[in-house]
Formats: sequence, C-alpha cells, structure tokens
Amino acid sequence: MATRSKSTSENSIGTVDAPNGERGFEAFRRWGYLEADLDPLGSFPPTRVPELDIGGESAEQARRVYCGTIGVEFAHIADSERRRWIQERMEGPQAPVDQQAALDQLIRAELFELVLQQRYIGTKRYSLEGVTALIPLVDEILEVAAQLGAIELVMGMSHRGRLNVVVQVAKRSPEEVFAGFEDVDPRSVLGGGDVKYHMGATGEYVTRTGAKVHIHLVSNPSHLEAVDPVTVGRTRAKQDRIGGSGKAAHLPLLVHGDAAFAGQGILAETLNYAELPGYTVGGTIHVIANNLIGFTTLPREAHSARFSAEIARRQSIPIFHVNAEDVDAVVRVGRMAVEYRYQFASDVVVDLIGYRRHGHSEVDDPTITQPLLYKAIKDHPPLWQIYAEDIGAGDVEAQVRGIREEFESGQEKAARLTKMPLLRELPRYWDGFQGGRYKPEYEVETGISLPALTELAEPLTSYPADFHIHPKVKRLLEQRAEMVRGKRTVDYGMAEALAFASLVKSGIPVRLSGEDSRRGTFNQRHAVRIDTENEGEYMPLANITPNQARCEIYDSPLSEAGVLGFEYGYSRDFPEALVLWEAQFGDFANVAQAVIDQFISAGEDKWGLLSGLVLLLPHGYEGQGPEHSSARIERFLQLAARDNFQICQPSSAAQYFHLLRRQALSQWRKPLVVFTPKSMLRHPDACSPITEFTQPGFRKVLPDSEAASAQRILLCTGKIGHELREERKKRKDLSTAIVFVDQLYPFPERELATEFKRHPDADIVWVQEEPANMGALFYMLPRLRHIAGSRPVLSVKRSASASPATGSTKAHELEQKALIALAFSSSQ
Ligand SMILES: Cc1ncc(C[n+]2csc(CCOP(=O)(O)OP(=O)(O)O)c2C)c(N)n1
Ligand SMILES: [Mg+2]
Repeated sequence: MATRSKSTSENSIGTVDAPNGERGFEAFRRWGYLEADLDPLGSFPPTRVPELDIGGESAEQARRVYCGTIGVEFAHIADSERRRWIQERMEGPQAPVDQQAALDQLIRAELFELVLQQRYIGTKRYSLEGVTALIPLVDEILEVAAQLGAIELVMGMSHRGRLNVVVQVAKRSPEEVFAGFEDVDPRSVLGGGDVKYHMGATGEYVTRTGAKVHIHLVSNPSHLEAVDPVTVGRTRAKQDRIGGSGKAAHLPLLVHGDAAFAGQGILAETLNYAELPGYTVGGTIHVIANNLIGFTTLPREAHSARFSAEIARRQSIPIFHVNAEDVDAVVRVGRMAVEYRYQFASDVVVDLIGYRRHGHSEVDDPTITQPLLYKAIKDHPPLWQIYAEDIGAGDVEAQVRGIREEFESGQEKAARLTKMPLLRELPRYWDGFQGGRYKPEYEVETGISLPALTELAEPLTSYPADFHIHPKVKRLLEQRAEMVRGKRTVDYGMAEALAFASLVKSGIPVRLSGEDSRRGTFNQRHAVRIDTENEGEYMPLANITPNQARCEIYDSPLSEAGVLGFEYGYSRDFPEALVLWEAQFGDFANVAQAVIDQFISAGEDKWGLLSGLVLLLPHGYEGQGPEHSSARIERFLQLAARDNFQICQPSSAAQYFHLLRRQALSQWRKPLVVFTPKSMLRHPDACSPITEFTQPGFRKVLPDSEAASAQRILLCTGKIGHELREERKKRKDLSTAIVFVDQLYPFPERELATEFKRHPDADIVWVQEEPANMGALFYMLPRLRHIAGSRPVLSVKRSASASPATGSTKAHELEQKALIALAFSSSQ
C-alpha cells in the first residue's frame, strides 16, 4: 500500500496568498487530479501529465495538495468565486478529524458485514467492504450539514452497502436488518413485498454535537439509478412543504455505483435538474461508491472517460476524487462537499475510490473474471486495521470484540422474531389517505355551482390592465369567458383550468410538469401568458384568490424517465397536492417505462407506499404516424392488478374536469393514468355545456342517451366513440347504442352490467381504433363476456400490427372509414 499522510493537516501549505501566482500552481489546480494517488490497490495508476513536470518549491507544495489522495476537478467551473473557494479549502489549513469516531465506524461497518457473512453464508448482501469509508464520509456530511441547518438527509442508493447504511446511518437496530435474512414472516408478503436490500428505512442520526438529523433512505428498485430523480423529487416536495428554509433543512444525498454512474442516462437527466427552477433542491451531494468494477466489467469497458464521474463535468460543479483508504482525506472531502453545497446551493460529486472485497454479490466468484485482482484483494487487510495502525490507535481488540458481540446478539434476537419489523415510519402528512382496494365510499362530489364557476372564470380570463396580450390569446380568453356564460360549450383547456383553479382556491396545491406544458403541445393550455412587448409572465392560476394554494406549471427538460421519476417522488411527499406529469405524446412515456413499472405500478405492492400522481398521456389515431397515435393503453392495462392504479379516458371536457377533481379530493391515493385527447381538445363533440360541471361527479361509463332499445351496443373508449356517434347520425341508425367506457380500470363492472340490462336484446361489440394486439381489447373481452353471459361479444379493431399506426394520412383515413363501417355492419 502506498504510504499516506497520517493526518491530512500535513498537506496544508498555508494560505492561498502565498506563492499562488506562480504558473506551477495553476497547472496543478487544473491537472493535478490526473496524477493523484487515488486507488488503494494500484490497478488505476496516475496518468502522467507533462504540464506538471515542473521543479521548484512551490510546485512541490502544489503537488502535495493536488496530487495526494484527493484529486479535485474544478478548473471547468465557470464562476471564479467558486474556484477560489475550493482552492482555499484545498490549500488552506484543515479542520481536525475525529479519528477515534472514524475508527469506530469502520470497525462497525466491517464487522457488520463479517457477521452477516458468517451467519448467513450463501445469501446476497452486497457488502460495503472495500469502500467502508462511505460511513465516516456520510457521518461527516451529517455532522456539518446539521450545523448548517439540515434536519433531514434524504438518501437514495442502490444495493452496494445498503444494509450497512441502514444500520450505521439510518440507525436501525442490527436485529431489524438480520430479520430480513431470517425471512421470518413469509406469509405476510405472499405475492408482494421486496428483497431486503431495496426496502426504504427511516431513522434518526445523532451527531457528535448532539444534533438530530432524520434519515430517510428511499425505497428503490433494482433498476440502477432509477431512484435518483425520485429521491430529488421527494426532497423538493419536503422542501416545498416548509418553504423558505426548506433547501437547508432537507439535504439530498445520492450514492451511486461507478458503472451505473457512467452508464445510466437517468443519472445524466437528474444531474441536469440542479439549476432548473421547477426541479432544483439547492444542491444534491453525489457519492460514487467507486469499487472500480461493475459486476464483472472493468472501468475500461464501462466508460470512455478516465473516471466514471466524468459525465458530471458538463455541469459547473466540482468533482472530488478521493482514495477510500485515506480515511482522513475522505472525511475532509465530506466536509468540503457539504460546505460547498450549502455555500453555493450547488451539486457536488465525491468519487470515493476503493475496491470490492467479494464478488458482485457474495454468491458470485470474482476469481473467474479477475483472478489477479482478487488474489491481491484476498491478501489486503480490512480498512479498520490499516487505519488503526495509521492513527496509532493501539490495541483495539477489546473494541472489536465488543462490537462483534453486539452484532451477534442482534442476530440471535432476529432468529427468534416471528414478525417482520418495519424499517420505516410514514410522515404524518399521510394520515387520512388510503391505499388498498377501491371502495365506493371513496367517491366524492366534484361538481361546482354555476356562481362558483363564474367566479373562477373571472381571474382565469383576465390579466393586468398594463399587460400586452397576444391577439390570439386574447381571443381565446374571450371564448373561455363565453364558455362559462353558457354561450358556447367548454373545451378541455378551460375544463382543466377550472379544475385547477377550483382546487387551489380550496387550498389544494397543483403541480404540473411536462415538455412544453405551459402553453400546451396542442396550443390548448396557455397557463402562462407572455407579454408581447417585454415577455413578462402572468399566470392566472397563481392569481385566483389571495389565500389560495400554490399552482406551479413547468416546461420540463426534454426527458421522460427522469421527470416522471421526479414527479412520482414529489407526489410521495405531497399527498395533499394534485401532482401531474404530462407526456408530449403518450407513447413517449415508454422512455420512462422503468419508472412506470417499478414505482408507479408496483410501489404499493412492494413497499406499501402510495402515490396520487397523474399521468396525462395524449392518445388517439389521427393519421399522424406510428409514433404520435398511441399512448399504449395495453401496457397500462397489463400492469393493472389489485387496484394498483386508475386508468381513464375521459370522453368529454366535463368528464376530464370531474376526473381531476376526484383525484385531488378523494382520500384514496392511487396513481391515475389519463389518456387525453389531441384533436378532440376543442372538438365540439367532446366539449361540454357548463351545466355538466355542476353535476355530481365523474361517470365511469357514459350511457347512451339516444338509442332506446338497441340491437347492438358499440362499446368504446375515447375519440372513436365520437366518430361512431357521427356515423350513427349520418345513418339515422336508431338501433345502435354507443357507450363510452371512461374508466377502464378499476373495471366498472356494475355500471356496464346496467347498460347491458338496459338493452337486453343487443349484441355487444367492443370497437377500438388500435390494432388487435394493442389497445384495451385483450383486457375488455373476457370481462365483457363475463358480464354478458350468453350474449355474443364481438370486436372491431385494426389488424394486428408491429407498429401502432400507419405513416400515411390517407391510409389512416381509409382504415378509419373501414373500421367505422364495420362497426355498423351486421357481422363482424
Ligand atoms: C438498469 C440496470 N441494468 C442492469 C442491472 C444489473 N446489475 C446489477 S448491479 C450491476 C453492476 C453495478 O455496478 P456498479 O454500478 O459499479 O455498482 P457496484 O455493484 O459495483 O457497487 C448490474 C449490471 C441493474 N440492476 N439495473
Ligand atoms: Mg462498481
């Protein structure tokens, strides 16, 4: 092992004002990290930089600072004040390290793994050994953060060392973690639950000065880095809850793997949110638990850059590389990172470079792929031994024995447990909200009186006297005013504005984000008005009444997985708010499929965690091609089980209004997937008279008010229903009923059975625009047959297809015509 400084204070070279003007110092500040001594095992040697071949005393001083066990990348930071800050911290005197505390943490971290290894041989735990300095690093972050105003650390991390963090950072008792290995109560989680190294945990950390910091370790899926935006979104919600001091109070910390940091796009998306008004959290601390390997893949195959951290360089933020075996340097970097975050409200990256003691998991043999490396690791002593010697700790045998006995007795207690302990407590703001199966009593009245609607319309359709309004927007606002006066029917844009306005007025915050959502992709929303003379902004929804709740509508960055993850996270910590994410076109949601599958669909089942997030997904076959037609209804229906979410396609503006209000006002907190219209946004057939907004609520099924005793019921959802109605009008067909299914899931069995009874002699035909292998067909048919009994249930759809729709507008029109004709013909 390379010789390290016993105390980092020896690296101090006095103040920055000394010899810094010299050319040599600048070169070391810029390139020094490339020659730094960062890897404990020497498999990642320094790169020689010719610019650093400089002699002289000051160059030697600079080398000691910048090429030791800390290598900092900061020359790319645009702001000279920030660069100077780092320079001063690197070159100035160092705060002392509580070495006894650090040693104790290291012994605990390593012995915890050892006891797990011995007692549960052959199980996976994803040991922290090799980067155990993570524990003193996080400890220092907490110590300093508490002094700077932190009351909570919101932490996202994957498998590596997670169980260790649950015990050493979240301070859950070891027996609670051992209980997961005992798998004490399998019946309680039949078909549900999650593996132990994905479960969230909460706890309380008491710093050495006696300050308490709440720890919130976020539940996460196996999908690496998917938890990043979720953690940041959760932090933002917690910060928004308390307003002013929020950014200091709730500190986000993400721990990444080196291979995942370099490889996963969702991390890059998350880094990009740092400075964006809708997403900033005043700085996230990123720690790469860098063991220089990902499963069996070495860095040279995992990233083109020298360091896995390099993706972060596109941001103007510092990257601190640190050798994970110089514990004092690690602690020092922890202090700099957290102070920098608080000083500049900036993200910071700490690249903690160590190794991995065992295989990827403990049941994996690394000597097959890296025989030489693992031979070297086998002979390498644990960090606590190296550190105890470095700091001259003397005989630590008794300390080691004591800690070991503590863990062993925890393990014995766990073996006697009969009930699985829960590692977390829910915050109080979840009181009063329900998950689980749907109950009719969750339904709420969502209608609003005409005078109340008129009152909301006034601020929604006006703007300050000196505001220069765009002529097109002016006209739109005049029309919207007429809609509420009953002079014309209400379109979706106004319906949504009325829903949002009514909610914020009654104290329910609204947060919506999506690509180009402020104006609306289809020019339908106009939530923010832009002054034509000075581009000043005016947001009517923020000006409804003086004591209203917040309404925030953001144009999101061009990302889906990250933004959806963020909004899911936000909804987790703001259940009282209506939180919505809008896809530009519905199918772009498939870029966020991991977030949909792993969090939105399965979060309650795996972790017992609820969310009321709304997904707005434009859907409908309008001849715009394969990628702009389908929001992939089938994918959501396939995920639907045990009332895990709601899947709806409101067929009119009023239905959309009631659906949004139901979501916000009901105590049942379930994600809501809404297939929203495109061309129908303003189409007269889907617009609603204002009187429909005064009706009691959302109707899951829209019965046919025209056909009396029909020979055929055409059942459908969305736009096609309106086209079928038009066709029926043309045909003067009195024997066909057209019934809209506006809520697909939970399945409205009772409501549909009522419609079937209303037309006892009718055949039942499911009609969809989507191809046979898509849409709701596979889901509806067995359910409809179940209700229909002996009556025939037929279907009309496009032929099965590999892509959702044709690229030709004309071909689309031909297909659509044929589809509609078929729905009215006698045999399908
Ligand atoms: C998105 C995703 N792809 C693949 C995997 C499978 N996988 C689990 S851990 C791992 C290696 C991770 O390496 P690294 O990020 O360096 O973390 P380490 O295990 O070394 O701590 C892989 C490929 C996964 N969990 N998630
Ligand atoms: Mg790794």
